Amino acid sequence: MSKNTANQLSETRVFKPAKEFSKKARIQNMAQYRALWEESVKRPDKFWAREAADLCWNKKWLKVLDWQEPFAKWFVGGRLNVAENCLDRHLGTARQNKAAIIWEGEPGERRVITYQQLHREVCLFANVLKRNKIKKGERVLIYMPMIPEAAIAMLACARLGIVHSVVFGGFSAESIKDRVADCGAVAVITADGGYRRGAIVPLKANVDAALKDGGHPVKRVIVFRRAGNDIHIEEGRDVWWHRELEYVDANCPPVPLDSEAPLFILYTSGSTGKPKGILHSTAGYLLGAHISCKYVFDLRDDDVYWCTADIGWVTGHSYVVYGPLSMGATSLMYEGAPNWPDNGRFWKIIEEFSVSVLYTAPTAIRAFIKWGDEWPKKHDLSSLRLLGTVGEPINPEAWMWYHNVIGGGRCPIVDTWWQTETGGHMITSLPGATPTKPGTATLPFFGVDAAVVDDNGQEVPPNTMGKLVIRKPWPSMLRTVWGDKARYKKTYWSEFKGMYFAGDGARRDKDGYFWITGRIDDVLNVAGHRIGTAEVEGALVSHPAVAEAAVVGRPDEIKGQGVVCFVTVKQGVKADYALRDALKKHVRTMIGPVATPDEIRFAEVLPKTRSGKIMRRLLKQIAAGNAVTGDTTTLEDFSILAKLGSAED
Ligand code: 7RM
Repeated sequence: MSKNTANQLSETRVFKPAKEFSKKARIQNMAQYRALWEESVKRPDKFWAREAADLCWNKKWLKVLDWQEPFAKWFVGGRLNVAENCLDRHLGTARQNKAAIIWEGEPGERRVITYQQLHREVCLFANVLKRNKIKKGERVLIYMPMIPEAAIAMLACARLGIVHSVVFGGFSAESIKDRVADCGAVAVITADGGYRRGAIVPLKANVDAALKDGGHPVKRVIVFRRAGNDIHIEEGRDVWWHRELEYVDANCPPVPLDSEAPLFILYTSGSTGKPKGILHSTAGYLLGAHISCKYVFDLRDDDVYWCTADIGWVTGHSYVVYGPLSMGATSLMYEGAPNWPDNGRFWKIIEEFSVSVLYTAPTAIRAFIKWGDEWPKKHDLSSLRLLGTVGEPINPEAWMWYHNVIGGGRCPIVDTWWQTETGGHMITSLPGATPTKPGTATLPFFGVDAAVVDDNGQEVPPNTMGKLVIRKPWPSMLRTVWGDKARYKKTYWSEFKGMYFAGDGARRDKDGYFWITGRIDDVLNVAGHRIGTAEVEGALVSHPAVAEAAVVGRPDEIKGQGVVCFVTVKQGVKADYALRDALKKHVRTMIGPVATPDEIRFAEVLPKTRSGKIMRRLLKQIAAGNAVTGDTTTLEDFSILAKLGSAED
């Protein structure tokens, strides 16, 4: 049992929302939550029709849900535009001159962009997309730093029905190349570079490397000048963002789109070596992002809301851009690292902008704990009213620290479980209603019929581990895996009949609270980033020195999990320090810095069953520095266990 699981089972602390908080909240008590939740799953048509009226529609839908398992259509026959919902409808209201985005660059520059200004910027850039003949339904890759133009590019695509696929700036040229090929992108929107810990990330150079071999459909690369670093401009293919603006005006009506029109593709790791292009659609996705901002963050017009996620992850899509802007909220964006120029950067930002809602990841919280209380203590954090976490299970120690040191003991914490695939929050507390316990995401959100089941799909009794499933479709669910319906069906809807299988293990306690213990497939969660072991293995075996590789996670105090690689080399190759470094570098080149191995262990052979399957269970125990226990009778060659023992030194 891991330390975290042991802590969870003995956790008895309960934190009730403060009365003053509940009084002002949209959902004020558990009775209200239960009544609405019951309605949302028993009479979904009624519930969702009422919530969908929060959005602005060009044409009302005819039917709330058309469910041909596992394919869902929500708000059938309706028409709307996501950018119109995030921008246009706030114009002519009190929000017109309100900050939509407050931005701070890593070097320290600041920009405040009002709804009126953001609307104008999005219209201008949408006209740039038109000018470059990029059409509705076509795919565009966005590979940008955390700057307002990243959101502007997303919203400009949404305004025209162009499908964006944002690639995290920490992914490599190879990753861009794979994604361009998979979704058939016709253009890439990027920047010369972005700042990270004082250095410049050469984004444009990575795009050049990704496109250099040709044989792809990219005909245009639009480059925003951010860092001023020298870049190559490929004549006939590359254009500068600021130059393009000289040719366009700000008149660009939003295109009314079908409810089910694809909005974006976001690639995420699964248990094979090839990332899946998760496809989200227009109406259902937006509604999911919107109502979670409404009920979970309970966003108000006077909030300064900060989600620290990068827009390269789904959290950045739903909770930096689409959700908060559809609510007319103020969304803060920060470009850089939390420890630049020193460990107090986040707390300085919160103090200086009076941030009221903070949404961040357990891995960041654990790093803050390690850096010491003196950093947050130097700053006035009294503007905070609500805290949130996402990305992995939060260990009770980190939860308590977040609650006491950051929240001053007064802010509710919403621990939100969800996935790239789910589009928005699925299991989470509601800040004015749910009594929280450190380490649990608590109860299902509206419309979510979650359960923990055994291998036969039967719900398990309280305090029994099982697999987390969702038993009904929900509006912001993924629609398919881009270009691969069979994979969509197989991955998510075939483990159990009629249920969405999340890939996570969980148990429910006596109060029905969900305690999520993490992935049960071959996906690692490294600092909140999803990384497939098969992807890392694929990268390793593509190196000429490597014969075989097996990658497992090991517990890591800060990152949650670390990447440990067991590698056998080809005959005649010397397994030495230089090769270790070369392999780490190779993985960075193939996938990106996020997947950098923490440890590479050379082995003579890998432990396998007689049928040739690598016994990862054993490797996990070894990687964690534990004795090998459990059933080893299927192991083909016992002597190799001893040989796998030595760690990287
Ligand atoms: C939003 C996001 C999804 C995986 C998911 C879980 C883990 C996320 C929590 C969590 C426990 C949480 N999308 N996860 N949130 N586990 N408690 N509150 O992270 O697609 O990148 O990852 O992350 O394993 O399956 S994701």
